[in-house]
Amino acid sequence: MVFNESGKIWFNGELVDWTEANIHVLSHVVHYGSSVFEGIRCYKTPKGSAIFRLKEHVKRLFNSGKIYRMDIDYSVEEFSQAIIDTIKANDLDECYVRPVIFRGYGKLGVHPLENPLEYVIAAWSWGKYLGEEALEKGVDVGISSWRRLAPNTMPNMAKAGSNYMNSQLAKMEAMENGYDEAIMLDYQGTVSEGSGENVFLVYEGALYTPPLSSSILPGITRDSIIKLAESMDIEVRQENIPREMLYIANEVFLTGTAAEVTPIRSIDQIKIGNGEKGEITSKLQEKFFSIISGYQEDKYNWLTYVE
Ligand code: PPE
Repeated sequence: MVFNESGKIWFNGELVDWTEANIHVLSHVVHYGSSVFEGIRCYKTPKGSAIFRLKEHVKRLFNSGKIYRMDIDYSVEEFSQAIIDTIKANDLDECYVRPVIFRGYGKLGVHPLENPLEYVIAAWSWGKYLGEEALEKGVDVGISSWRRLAPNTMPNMAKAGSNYMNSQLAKMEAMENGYDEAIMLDYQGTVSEGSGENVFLVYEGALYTPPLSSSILPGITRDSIIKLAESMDIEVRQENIPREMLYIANEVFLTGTAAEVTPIRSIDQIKIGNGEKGEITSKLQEKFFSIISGYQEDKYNWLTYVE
C-alpha cells in the first residue's frame, strides 16, 4: 500500500493537499468510532480508468449512513462525482478509493447528533491485499475465536468503522497464529465472513455462501461473483454453512474489493481440496478479472469510466 502524500484529498467538498486533511482530536469519531465508509477500486482498462460498481458502493455508503441516522448533505450523484474528481485529481490510473463519512468536532458524549458530519474521499495505490502470491497460490486462514457481531448488537449491513474493532481482533489473532486471514463464525456458530472479505465454498459442484442473516457485510464483490456464477450455470446457494463444511469443501475462496477473489489453500492447517487454486475458483477469478480489466464486454454495466 502506498500513500502519495503529494496528492489531494477531497475534504468536506474541496480538494485539499494530502497533509492538510486533518481533524480535531476531540472529534466524535475519535472517541466513539462514529464513521461509515467504503472501499472502491478503480482499474486500468484499454479505454482508460474505470471504477468498479461505483453506484452500488455509493448506495451502500448512504445506506450505512441511514442506519446511523446520518443526514448526508450530498446527493448520491454529487458524492459519486466527488469520487471521480478525487481520482482525476490524483492522476492515478489504478487505485483504491476510500470515502468516509464521520461525526466531527462539536460536543462529546455518546449522543452524536450535535456534531457536524464530515466527508472525506482519499485514493491511493493498493496492490494485492493478502500478498503478491495470494491470488495464485491461495492463503492460509484460521477460524477465529472471535465471533462476528450478533444480530441487534451492531448492524453488519452498515459498513461502519466501529465494526472493524471486531475485525481487528480476528485479524490480529490470525496473524499471531501465523495465518494470513481469519474467518469468523456468526452468533449461531455457522460461517460468517473474513475480517475484510466474504467467504464462498464449492461443495459437490455447487457454490455456497452465507446469507445476509449470518452477520455479513453485503459485499459488492460477493454480489458480482453470485451473478457471474449464475451466468456460468453454477448453482449458487445462500444458506447457513456449518464450520466443518469449510474443511471438507473442494474449494474455498474470499471475495472483497481489496482482496478481489483470493483462493484459500488451508483452514486451521487442514488442506482444502488439493491445496491449490480450484477449478471453479479459477473460472470465476478469470471472469471477474476479464471484466474489471475491461477485456470482456461490461454487460452488467459495472464500470464507470473516469474520463
Ligand atoms: N466483509 C467485510 C467485513 C469487509 O470489510 C469487506 C470489504 C467485505 C466483506 C467485502 O465487501 P466488498 O468490498 O463490497 O466486496 N472490506 C473492505 C475493507 C478492507 C480493509 O482492510 O480496509 C475492502 O475490501 O475494501
